Amino acid sequence: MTRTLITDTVSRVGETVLVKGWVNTRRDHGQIVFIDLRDRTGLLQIVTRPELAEGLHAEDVIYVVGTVAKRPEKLINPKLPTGTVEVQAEKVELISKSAELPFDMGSPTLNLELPTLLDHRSLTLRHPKVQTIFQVQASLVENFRQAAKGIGCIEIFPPTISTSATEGGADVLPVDYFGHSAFLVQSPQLYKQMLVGVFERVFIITHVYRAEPSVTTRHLVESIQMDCEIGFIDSFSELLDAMETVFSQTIENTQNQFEVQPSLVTNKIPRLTMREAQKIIQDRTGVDHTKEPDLMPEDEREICAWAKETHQSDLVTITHFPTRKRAFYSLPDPDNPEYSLSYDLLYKGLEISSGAQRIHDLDQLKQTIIDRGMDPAGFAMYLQAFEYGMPPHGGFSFGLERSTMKLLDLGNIREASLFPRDTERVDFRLS
Ligand code: AMO
Repeated sequence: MTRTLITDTVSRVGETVLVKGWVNTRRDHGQIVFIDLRDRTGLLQIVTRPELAEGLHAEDVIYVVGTVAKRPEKLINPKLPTGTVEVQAEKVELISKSAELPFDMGSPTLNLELPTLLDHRSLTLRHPKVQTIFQVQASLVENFRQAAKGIGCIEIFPPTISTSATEGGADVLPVDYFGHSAFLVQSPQLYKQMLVGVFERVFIITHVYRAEPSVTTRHLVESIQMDCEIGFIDSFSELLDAMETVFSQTIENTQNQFEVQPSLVTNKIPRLTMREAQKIIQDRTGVDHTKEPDLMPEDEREICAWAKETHQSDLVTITHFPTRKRAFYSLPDPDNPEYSLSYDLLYKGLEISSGAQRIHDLDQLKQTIIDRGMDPAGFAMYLQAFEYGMPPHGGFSFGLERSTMKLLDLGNIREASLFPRDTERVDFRLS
């Protein structure tokens, strides 16, 4: 008999079917046992006798042959897509026995402390609520891919081992590369720019690595970035349009596919320079951060609150960060070089994307590398692209875990990473 997927049982009333999956929960009512069976499509109620269900408990893998029956009106479960039917089991076969669970996985909310959630990740990922996080994440990636293609980008797969640090700072993860020193990339930045010299417009979905020393709810050591880089731009605002369009489409198309609280995505995302944002924050809170070289986490939250109140928008774009605070490849504003043609997109109180127009003149780029105390020789392959003609270009990068976290209003970025890596954890706690 061929397998019937759980969601397909609703159209098979009266038929005998074979369903396969995991025991999600078991409830005993005297001579009747109810099993919620879980497969990749959802949950289904199995009704059986104690002798057929002997010893079965959560996470056992079973195959069930039985008849699909309509549930009586008062027993319909409106919360389940299969809530109008149940399968009356005739045969239950145990295929793989599960160990006793360390905690109850039957509650719809799975209220576990984060360390417990992560220490038992292979198991907790199976919970329907946790699965949804990664279904949403897969959809974000797919919709980003479509949106990036929509602005003419081709997907590229650059390496993640490099000899040059792209984002500056000390937070690179070293690799012993056959006796030579190398790094895991902090960003696909240099490669996406080199590939503008080939394809004009590219996009990338890739792992990046940062030895972030601080333990926060929004930083991972290994994370996934979704980047675009586009050439032959005519203006700075063209880059902002591209970033906002790609992200709005990604979020809107994803939230349309799931039952999530929809984000406020407007056609006109408010745009402020960093200094304008700091002034608004000062006016609202009385706290003066107007001399600070960057927005602080509380500033990001405050300016997002402003955007929501005054523009009904969960997104706000901040531009013109101080040149010295941004990575070397960012183009200083020709009208005021103290500030750069850079930008961040904030979403529900958190930076989820950043980018810039880039320096595309070889001499200026080399000089900037030297001025920042780095050696152009370390960027030889990158600089080669600029020796052979590079158009004006720029781009941006979204953090996938941060986007997932904010779309779903999760409290910690680790919940949006399958097996999060931070300073204290690689699968399990390091110490
Ligand atoms: P940036 O360093 O701002 O820019 O990174 C881009 C986006 O990636 C996400 N992100 C992180 N997510 C989780 N943990 C981390 N440690 C982490 N670091 C970054 C954030 C952030 O907005 N090359 C530039 C982009 C560009 O200019 O195109 C860059 O990497 O969501």
